Amino acid sequence: MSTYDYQTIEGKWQDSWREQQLYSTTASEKPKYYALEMFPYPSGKIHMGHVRNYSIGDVVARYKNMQGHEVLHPMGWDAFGLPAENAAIQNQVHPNVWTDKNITEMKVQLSKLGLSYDWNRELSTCSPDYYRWTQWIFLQFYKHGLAYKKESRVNWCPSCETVLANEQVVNGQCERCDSHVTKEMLNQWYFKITDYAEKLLQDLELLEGWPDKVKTMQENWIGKSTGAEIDFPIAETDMHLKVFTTRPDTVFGTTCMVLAPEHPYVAQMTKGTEYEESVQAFVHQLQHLSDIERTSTETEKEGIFIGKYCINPLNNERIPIYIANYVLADYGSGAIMVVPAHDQRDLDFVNKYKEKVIPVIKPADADEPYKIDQEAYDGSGIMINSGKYNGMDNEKAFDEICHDMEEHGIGRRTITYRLRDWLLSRQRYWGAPIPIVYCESCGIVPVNEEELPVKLPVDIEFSGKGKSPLTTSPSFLKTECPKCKGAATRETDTMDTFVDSSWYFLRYTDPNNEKLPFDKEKVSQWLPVNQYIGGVEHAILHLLYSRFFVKVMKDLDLLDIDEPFQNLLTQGMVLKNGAKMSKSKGNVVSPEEIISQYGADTARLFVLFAAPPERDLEWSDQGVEGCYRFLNRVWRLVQEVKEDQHKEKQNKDDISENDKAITYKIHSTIKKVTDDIELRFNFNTAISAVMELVNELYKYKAMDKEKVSSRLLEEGVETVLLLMAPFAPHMTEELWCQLGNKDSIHHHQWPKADLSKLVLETVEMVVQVNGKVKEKMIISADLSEEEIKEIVWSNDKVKLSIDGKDIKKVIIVPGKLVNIVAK
Ligand code: ANZ
Ligand code: ZN
Repeated sequence: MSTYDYQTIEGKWQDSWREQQLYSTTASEKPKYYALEMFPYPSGKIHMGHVRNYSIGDVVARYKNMQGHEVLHPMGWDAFGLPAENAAIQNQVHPNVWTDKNITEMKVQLSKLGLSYDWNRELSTCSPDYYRWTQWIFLQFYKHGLAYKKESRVNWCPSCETVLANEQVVNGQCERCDSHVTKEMLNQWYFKITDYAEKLLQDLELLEGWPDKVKTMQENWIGKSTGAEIDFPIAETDMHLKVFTTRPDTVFGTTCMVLAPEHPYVAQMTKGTEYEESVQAFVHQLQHLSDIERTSTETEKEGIFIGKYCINPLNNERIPIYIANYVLADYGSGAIMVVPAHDQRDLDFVNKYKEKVIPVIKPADADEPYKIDQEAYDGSGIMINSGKYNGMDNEKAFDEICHDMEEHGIGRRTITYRLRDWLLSRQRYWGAPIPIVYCESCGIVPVNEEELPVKLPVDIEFSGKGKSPLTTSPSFLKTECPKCKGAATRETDTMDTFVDSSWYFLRYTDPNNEKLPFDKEKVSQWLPVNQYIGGVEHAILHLLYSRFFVKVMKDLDLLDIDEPFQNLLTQGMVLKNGAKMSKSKGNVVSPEEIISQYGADTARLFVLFAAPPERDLEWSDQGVEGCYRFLNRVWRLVQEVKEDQHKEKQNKDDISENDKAITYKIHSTIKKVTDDIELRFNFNTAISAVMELVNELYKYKAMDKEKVSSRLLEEGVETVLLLMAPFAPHMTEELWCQLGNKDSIHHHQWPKADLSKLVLETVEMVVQVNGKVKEKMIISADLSEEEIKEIVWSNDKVKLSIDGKDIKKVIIVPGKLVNIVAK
């Protein structure tokens, strides 16, 4: 008997599938299904996280294929980014060369896993055929006012003399040289994602197939706040200070004002005064703190008085103006009214600087006089110290105050979002160049669409110095103005790599289009992606940006969908000894080693069996061993059944209890595995159901010869192979072929459970149509309503009596009656 030689089998079938183009997607009439896993960054090596992600996706794709769908299951490379550039600086290899080499290596590793990708649709975001369209999309955004330039701060390392990405700043220090990182002002490009904040928030409701936690994260990121903006006159000037507040009902409790230190009025109001110097020193001191550090509840509230006063427009009180660390420049209007009695941050601040605390809302059951000491009161209650609003319920006062302010033009209801516009400029080489030129006479000019792509030059010095490496290439920098043909210079920033990945799933539908990024029709055929699978670390940015792109593209009539991803599965991490596998922890298990030691089918089976996809998975050598043993067990079972095939057939006429039991097991396993995959992605329980079936088949086979039906054994073994095909594609294909089948198991139809075979305990059900008894059926007692209906609809007598009629209603009384109302 042959042994399970996974190495030979896996290589052989991978070659064969490639030659047959078994997984290439064709234009068929079958229903479409788009299965997609987040494409990888080509670091050079796949890790267990990849193995898990892609094995999950492969099961979905193969299963849907066997269920009769035309499946689109593509793969590509998120190939721009910082590591390639660091490698260039360190090892003097061009990013292009480094990236290509990594892609080649990773592709070999991926193909060893036997994944059902249509490699004809492979794409790489760093190839000019791709980034040409990334640039084209940028231009469409620009032309529709959705890309604009604005001054903002970048991280700067004074000793490396270079701009740093946020991830290169570790605890305020340069990742390379540990120098203290400072901030520089640069003019940079933004996408106006804030124009779509409300739509991105509203449409989360459409995403029924997304995990709630991801939707909540997006909702918080968008951060909608409802409140009012109020204009406070600045005393002795004709200027106003605008604040945003979620609590206009507390305006009488304002005891001072606080501006963000970067607020443009600050310099203006202190210029030439005795406060100028101290204000500048304070601003300087805060410069290198991140927003998170500044606003953390751990951070001590600090500020200074700037010598000016505001007038509270509702009660004409004169109140001092401060600047402080806890107010951010780019949220709301960058200024707040400080209400210490009802906001803890404000109370902490005011207690330190000895300003007044005036409560304006009193809990219904509070003592008189109501006082606030160390703890702010943020609940609801009755208005006090608030002029004509006293005695009112604070929610009512909220409305009245807004109404009155609107009447007098001193404030208005407004909505603010935490979401910021998307800063897409990167002062880096290895990204898609922003297709803009600067002309002395015409200003900012977009590159003509016919001139795309603006290619990355190769005459570049990777010194790691300067604002952007592209500034060192004269051939790139100097160009001619598309408008006036005069001398012009190119934009030297490249785009954030999130831009590349915000539309790649569209390109897969039409990867070779040379006229457009994609054809609208093709996108309509395939999208939304039916199942998207990837890490939860992309829950916010990548998924939000992709949704934003699709919404803009719909408005620009480039496509016709509202959302890119219908269903989302975020897989858990792969852990070893309780910690995430990572180089720094030294607990990495290499996929290549596992594959060479046990084969890809075992590796796949293990990552699918050890935990449900959304949970974290703990690596276990015994677990891997166990999966390997199971595959060997299946192998042996099929060999034995195969050998028996040549012997005299056991054709029994009578059906024994044992036959009934194994038939039941076969069909209940089909049902269980199908439901587990289809409804819940519970691959682990699906696999254990097949394991049980294999056990039962061994037992059945071991019985006295005259008790065993070879036909049933064969049916059992075929069922095992079909159910296992998405999980262990190589071994099942090999055994399928050994059993004499000519076509690939992966194109065979998924088995369907015969519900009538699942009858153990039975009941008699009466089927009535419009009150008349049409049929009496003996069915299993534990069928669901859906399953009962399935049996009823396939009954000939029932069919006949409802033929041509509309079903108005179906009433099921479990265990007794099905009543159909048809007109
Ligand atoms: C007065 C007030 C009284 C406030 C009160 C709250 C409670 P969310 O919900 O996060 O939108 N705020 C406004 N702009 C700010 C900025 N740039 N930096 C820091 N804080 C800012 O919070 C809105 C509230 O946060 C606003 O309402 C304002 O404080 C503060 F009993 O105004 B509130
Ligand atoms: Zn010009």
